[in-house]
Amino acid sequence: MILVKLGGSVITDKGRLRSFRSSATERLARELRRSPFPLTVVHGAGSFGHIEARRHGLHLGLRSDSQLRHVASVQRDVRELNLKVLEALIDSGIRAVSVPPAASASFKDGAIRSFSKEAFGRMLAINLTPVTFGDVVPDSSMGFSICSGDLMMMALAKAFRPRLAVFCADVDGVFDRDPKRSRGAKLIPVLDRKALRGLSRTAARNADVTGSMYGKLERMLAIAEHCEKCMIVNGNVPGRLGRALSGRQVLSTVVIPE
Ligand code: IP8
Repeated sequence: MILVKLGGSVITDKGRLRSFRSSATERLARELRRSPFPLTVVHGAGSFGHIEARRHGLHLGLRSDSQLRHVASVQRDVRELNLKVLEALIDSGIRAVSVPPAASASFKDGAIRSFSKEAFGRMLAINLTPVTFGDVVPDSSMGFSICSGDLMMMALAKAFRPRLAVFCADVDGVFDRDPKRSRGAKLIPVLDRKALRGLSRTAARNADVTGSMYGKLERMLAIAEHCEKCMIVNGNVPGRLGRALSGRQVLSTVVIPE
């Protein structure tokens, strides 16, 4: 199985509330369609989740009753995004079915407390493509919390040990400096723990409600332990995801667990 995360910055415009990038998502769906192996797809929330979740402190858990209507509306918004992604996948010929995180996992302290692979396994067994996503979920200590798509990537990687996990980002991979701010930023083709320690933590300034870039990379290193190969590719460059899925060499960062 191949596990793919479609990042929120690729399928939405992260700066504009609830703006879906339909042509990018449709193209990625067509690239996914040509995968030589069964797929499980995870997608981020982008501007359908992060903007309102931050505005109402949903990542902090239940603090006041007034948050609850925003829990409801952000849940609705990420489902709206999920429907748009499903539509693009189905239109491309992928038999995609939605599995929201809370259908297979329970949560405590903003982390997954238990995970059952059954819903995903059953769908895969009959050649359907499960699709899950970043969501607002019930949490036994916080009331509710945010489940990042990355948490689902981790749980799915542990449960299914995929041959490949691909993170589709809006950059070519991991750089030694922020490539959107420094013109001389260099791509790191292979990222291990040592290389991560050498990276500046300034990326933390750009944290969204599910953590900084640095934290995300730490999670990717943990995910890489459960996959044959784990990589970050630029989902905005046509053909790159498709080539990575078919095992061809592409500009990327390969994440290795040592
Ligand atoms: O975009 C975040 O998921 P992510 C989910 O995968 C919400 O980190 C609701 C902000």
